[in-house]
Amino acid sequence: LRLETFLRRSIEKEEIFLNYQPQVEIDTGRLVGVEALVRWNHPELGLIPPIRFIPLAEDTGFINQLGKWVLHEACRQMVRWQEAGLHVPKIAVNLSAKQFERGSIVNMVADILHDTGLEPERLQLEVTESVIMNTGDAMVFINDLHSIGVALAIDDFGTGYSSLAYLKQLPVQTLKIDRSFIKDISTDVNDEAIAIAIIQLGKSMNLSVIAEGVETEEQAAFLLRHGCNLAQGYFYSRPLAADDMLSRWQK
Ligand code: G
Ligand code: G
Ligand code: NA
Ligand code: MN
Repeated sequence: LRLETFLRRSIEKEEIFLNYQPQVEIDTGRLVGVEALVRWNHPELGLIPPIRFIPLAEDTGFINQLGKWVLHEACRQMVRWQEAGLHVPKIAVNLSAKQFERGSIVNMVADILHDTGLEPERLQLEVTESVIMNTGDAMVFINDLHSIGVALAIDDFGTGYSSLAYLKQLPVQTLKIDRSFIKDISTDVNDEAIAIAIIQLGKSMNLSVIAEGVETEEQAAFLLRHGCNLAQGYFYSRPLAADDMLSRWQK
């Protein structure tokens, strides 16, 4: 209960901030985007991980305010980097199922894009398979978002149960291979088979495929060998503060 009370005030108290994890092209090392990851630093409790406060935010309805703040901040940051001379091609922002339940989120996204001036195609919204499959109107909202030019990615791909019939109808551009399959990619034949299957699926459906949780050079080499040239993970970079993005990537 105490945590809930603190969480409600976290935005106004400026305890919420974003980190950004680089997404790179494996063969060139070029920066292709970042994923925004929310952080909460409470003055007494310290840094509280999203796995603790996102579910709480979802249960209490605070996720709508939080999700809006995250989107706004992510888009604003893209413009700040641009002004500082760093071009980050795109930013991925996670959406929770609860953000779809309120009704269409397309107006909120359109307002934020208008307000910040970020081009719609430079914003990629990440939704998990379970969000798509379990949220009644997800299909409608995803189509609405697509119609205003925003890009969409399916997060944690392979861990849910998205039917391929659904996938075929969705205007998504990207599949993110869940990091659970990448972890033992060079030792576990099943994980290897799953990763290869997702890469092939993406190819045949003309989707880009990015691997999450890439921690070693071997994993990166495996992915490249099997036709996946996009990656995100500790091997390239941990999630960074906005200023550290500048010092790391600004030419
Ligand atoms: O670094 P990591 O601990 O950031 O993230 C843990 C989990 O929290 C991941 O599943 C990630 O998708 C989720 N997460 C991180 N940031 C956000 C956010 O802004 N919104 C939502 N809904 N989930 C997020
Ligand atoms: O569910 P989602 O894919 O959005 O979660 C991203 C989470 O994965 C974040 O908590 C992020 O910090 C974490 N993460 C990013 N790269 C790596 C990695 O290489 N290894 C591990 N173990 N976690 C990672
Ligand atoms: Na994500
Ligand atoms: Mn993921």
